[in-house]
Amino acid sequence: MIHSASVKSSQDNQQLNDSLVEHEILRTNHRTGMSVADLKQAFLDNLFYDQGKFPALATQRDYYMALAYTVRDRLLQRWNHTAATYTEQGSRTVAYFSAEFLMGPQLGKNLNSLGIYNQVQTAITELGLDFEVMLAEEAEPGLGNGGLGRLAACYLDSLATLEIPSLGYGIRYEFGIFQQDLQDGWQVEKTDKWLRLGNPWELKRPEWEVEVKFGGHTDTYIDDKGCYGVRWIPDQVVSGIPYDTPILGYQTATANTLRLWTAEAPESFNFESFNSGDYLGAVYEKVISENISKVLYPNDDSSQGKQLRLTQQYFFVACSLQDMLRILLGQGFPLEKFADKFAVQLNDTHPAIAVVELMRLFVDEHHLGWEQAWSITQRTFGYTNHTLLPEALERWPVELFEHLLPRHLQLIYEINHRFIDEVRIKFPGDEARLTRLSLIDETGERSIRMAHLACVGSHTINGVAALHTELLKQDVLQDFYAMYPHKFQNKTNGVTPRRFMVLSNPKLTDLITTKIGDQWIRSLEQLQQLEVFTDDPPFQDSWREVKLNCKRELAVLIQQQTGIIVDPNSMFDILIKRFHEYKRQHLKVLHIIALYNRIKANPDIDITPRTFIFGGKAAPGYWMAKLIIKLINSVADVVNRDPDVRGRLKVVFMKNFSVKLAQHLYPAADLSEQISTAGKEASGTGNMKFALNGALTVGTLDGANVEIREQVGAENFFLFGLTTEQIYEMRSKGYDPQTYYQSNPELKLAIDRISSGFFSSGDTEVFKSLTDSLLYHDPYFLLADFQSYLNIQEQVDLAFRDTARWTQMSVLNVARAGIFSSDRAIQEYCDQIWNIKPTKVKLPFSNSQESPDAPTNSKQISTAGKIN
Ligand code: HT8
Repeated sequence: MIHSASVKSSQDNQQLNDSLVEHEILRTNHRTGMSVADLKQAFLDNLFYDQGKFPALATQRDYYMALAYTVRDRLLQRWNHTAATYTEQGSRTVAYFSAEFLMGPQLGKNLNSLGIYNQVQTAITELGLDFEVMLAEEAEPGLGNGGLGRLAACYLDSLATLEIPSLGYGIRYEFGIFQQDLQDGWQVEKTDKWLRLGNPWELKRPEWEVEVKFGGHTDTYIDDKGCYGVRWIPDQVVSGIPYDTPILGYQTATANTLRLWTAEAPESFNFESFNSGDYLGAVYEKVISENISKVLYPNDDSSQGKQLRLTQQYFFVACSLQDMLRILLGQGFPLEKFADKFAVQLNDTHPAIAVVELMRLFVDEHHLGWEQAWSITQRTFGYTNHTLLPEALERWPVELFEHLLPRHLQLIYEINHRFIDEVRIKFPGDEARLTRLSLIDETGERSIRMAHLACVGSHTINGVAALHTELLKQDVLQDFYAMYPHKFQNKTNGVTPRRFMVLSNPKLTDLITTKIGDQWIRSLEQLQQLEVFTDDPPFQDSWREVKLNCKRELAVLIQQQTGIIVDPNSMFDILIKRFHEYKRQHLKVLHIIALYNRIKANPDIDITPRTFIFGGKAAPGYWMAKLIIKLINSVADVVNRDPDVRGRLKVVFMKNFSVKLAQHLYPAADLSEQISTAGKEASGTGNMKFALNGALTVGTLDGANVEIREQVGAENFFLFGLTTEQIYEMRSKGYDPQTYYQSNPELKLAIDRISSGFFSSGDTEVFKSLTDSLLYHDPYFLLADFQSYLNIQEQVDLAFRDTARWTQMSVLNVARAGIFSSDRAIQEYCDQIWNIKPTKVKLPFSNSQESPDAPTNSKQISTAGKIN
């Protein structure tokens, strides 16, 4: 139980507690022991008692589930002790509010955190089962779109590893990000049924159900003390049920919680309707309520203003704040201590309605005065902005609020009124500024600007890379910067080395560890110690061998999934991320076509062999992004088949990019493509994962690329393209892509090849909207950056041929990228935003790896023909 047992009730139950501890000690070897023998025993136990199967009848899924439960028992032990410790100490806690958590598969991750990966592998193998197949069996919890959701997952990992009490709060979508299939080169979406076979990592907590209100109207009243109050009379009430997933730190006893909410109807069945013969009407409420947590919106970096989306946002925020009040009061704190007990971080504006909901709880339900409520609220929230794209800044029509959250609209007007008064004092007579800063956008359909609400309601506002934060201050949020300069901070993103190095690249991990020990896994800046080995020839050989191994493994996967045979000795040039025009996957395509044209013009030309690998999903409603996917597949078809190319170029599109797939791609990359238009990518985090796996970056001065280049050194980074300022200047002077098209024959030929139907069996229509967009608008400056990109790629070709130099650069990238650990980022959040310190969790006894391997009677399971 997390944060629940009040001190009093645990004292009452001292006897029960004592016997639990005794019980746990006595049972350690059976249920939580870490030896190979204990693990085998536990696995067989779970197969029998949880899956209800004899081995002969068990499916691959049963084996996976039995193993998952075996691991979960060991997690629960740590989780329970963590909860007890936090409750006892009343620890200050981070609540990370996010509409997305892209967690990735849990089994391997948890085995590593527990430090029993090898033992379990041995146990499973000794039972005659295939461990790799078991790992592959896990359905990925795809509860996010891309970088923003994955960042939240990396941050939970670091919070637990740094022993910071924390809760992740979000939505338990029944259907996560769609599964991407390809038909004739076009993206086709399929429903992601990740829960269909059960999720062994979560625990349902129906005892902590809460209610959430929607719609209706408000009313005023005078209470018995003569005080004026407002009552919200909703027309719909929905239940929120929490499901908890333990988040174990890396080889710590800390297990924090990811708490995701499912929407249910309070009554599953309307008896009145049923009895009057309206059978469909009887379940109508249930269907409507449960729609709320049904499906993740599949748009990244774009907001559509749909009612269901706002409903989702308010739903999880209202559930979470009620849950936090329960914890606060349950631990015996007064309401006034809310901001001392909790630091809430808003992951973009998706949970920004929390500012208003907390005010409503304080003012309407707990009768605090406005000033005090507002002071607590502002001390509670921090706001992270993740985007510079205007289409991603959330605005909700006032009318929608009126209809869905009438009380919140009144509170927003009050917050705005007081804020505007504040602005008037700081900038007297500046009416234009008031209009710009107002929480209400009065142009056209009146709407609420959620970023403004988040800025006003938070103590800190942060961007996610140095350049991004500067652009927020100078551009997107400049008026807020003028108003509240002290609120602005930068927190450059980071990624967890546990998943993106240790788990996904064990050979690199071993090589590094033999040289510098294993402390780098928790203190990633220690990778610096690798620098002294940079030019050491045997070390270079081992380094190359590790990379080649990863590439060979990926080559096998590519052949299995696409049928395409690729050469592991060619340069693996990888572009994986969501499809968006600003990310410029089509610039990469123009590069490939240009190389192809060179080969066609001169079949004996000497070109460094490359394998171009793409991956990523397009939002289902984003036509241009889907067309770019089709273009890649069309070009791939032609290039891969053309005998003139003779294996010098291969183009691969790996469908259904996910965390699972990503873990095979980063380790195998030679070249990382980070080619967004300068000023558009807030940070990027894939760029960091590549660098930490020894890939070199070709990139623009955008997002965190700027800092990666600073860290690894300009001579170890392939820079190209216009800067943000140059782009701004071009745009203001009137940019005409035609001048580039007309004056650059190679560019013209590349685009003409597409228009002419060369890649589309003569169809000149299919790609017309894409080529027209480039030729007549080119909002992302592909044509302006084309030549610079081709030039730097020639440098890349040359560098790759100098194996020793390339290896040296690769090692230096890893050695100098330690700063991009999410541990560093989280430490900065702790020190500079949340003001929180670790709480040490101790297990009452040690049961880690040292328990002796008792002789075991468990026999090998005969599975001939059952494992594939
Ligand atoms: C940035 C990426 C950055 C990453 O956050 C991103 N921001 C979004 N998605 C990202 O990957 C984002 C922003 C606004 C949204 C949205 C997603 C609005 C509505 C729906 C989805 O693009 O550069 O690395 C983590 O900071």
